[in-house]
Amino acid sequence: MMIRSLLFTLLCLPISVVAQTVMDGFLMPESVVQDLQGNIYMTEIGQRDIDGDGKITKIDPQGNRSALAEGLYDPKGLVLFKDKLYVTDRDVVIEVNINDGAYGVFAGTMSFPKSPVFLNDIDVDDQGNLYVSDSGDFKSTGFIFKIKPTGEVSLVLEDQRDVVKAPNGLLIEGDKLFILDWGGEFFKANLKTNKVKKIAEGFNGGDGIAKIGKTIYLSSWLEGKIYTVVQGKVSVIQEGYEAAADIALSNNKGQLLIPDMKAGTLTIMDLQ
Ligand SMILES: [Ca+2]
Ligand SMILES: [Ca+2]
Repeated sequence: MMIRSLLFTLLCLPISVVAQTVMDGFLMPESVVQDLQGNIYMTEIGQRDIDGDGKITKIDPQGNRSALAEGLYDPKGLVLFKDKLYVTDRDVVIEVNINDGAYGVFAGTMSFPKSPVFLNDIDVDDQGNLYVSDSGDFKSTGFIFKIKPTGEVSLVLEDQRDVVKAPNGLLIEGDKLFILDWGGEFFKANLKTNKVKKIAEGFNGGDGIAKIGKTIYLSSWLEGKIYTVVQGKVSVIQEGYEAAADIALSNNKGQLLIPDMKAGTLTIMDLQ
């Protein structure tokens, strides 16, 4: 672990020197979240398109790992609301109790107004409404769904599908929805007016979004890079990942959590 950590730090020297921890040995980690007690929950796909080997791994503040929920298909995005995790798993959304790992389907395939193809990221607003991206064929057939706490599913920004083509990363803030498209464009949508504005572009294989104040962090799965976008200005802050997947902030917003799907690692990077 030390060697890998050192290697990553060296790779990043030309851009910035950052303190970070790298944990390895995960099977296709995709998305991560930390609770207020400091436990980290991460989805592991296992083998792609193989059912039953997907899981949610819990990493406690001492670094001990355990399986919170096993027997999933290809779990990807996850978000925490109260004491439940909501997890996209191909064409369903699963609800997992973080206290005992008990899980069940929260939104099944048949409850979606369009058949889900590749459910990817998920975020939650203050009221517990879930926003879920469907990256479709990763070119032009994506959708964004809203799932109310009752389980009712509806389409969001349906008339903007010629603009937002293959949504992956989502971040909800009031009635603003930030969207990172797999094709590389980064959007801010107003859910009241249904207007979509492009903020920046060039994030080929765009995956995760995190935000502190005016600083937005984006990951590119294909490029293995972490970017910041500050009032439209784009900078690369880290590179050298094999496949930087869906990023998240730590519970104190002092660190960025970065799963590398192909390397099978979780990097915990201090933010300066
Ligand atoms: Ca799998
Ligand atoms: Ca993703």
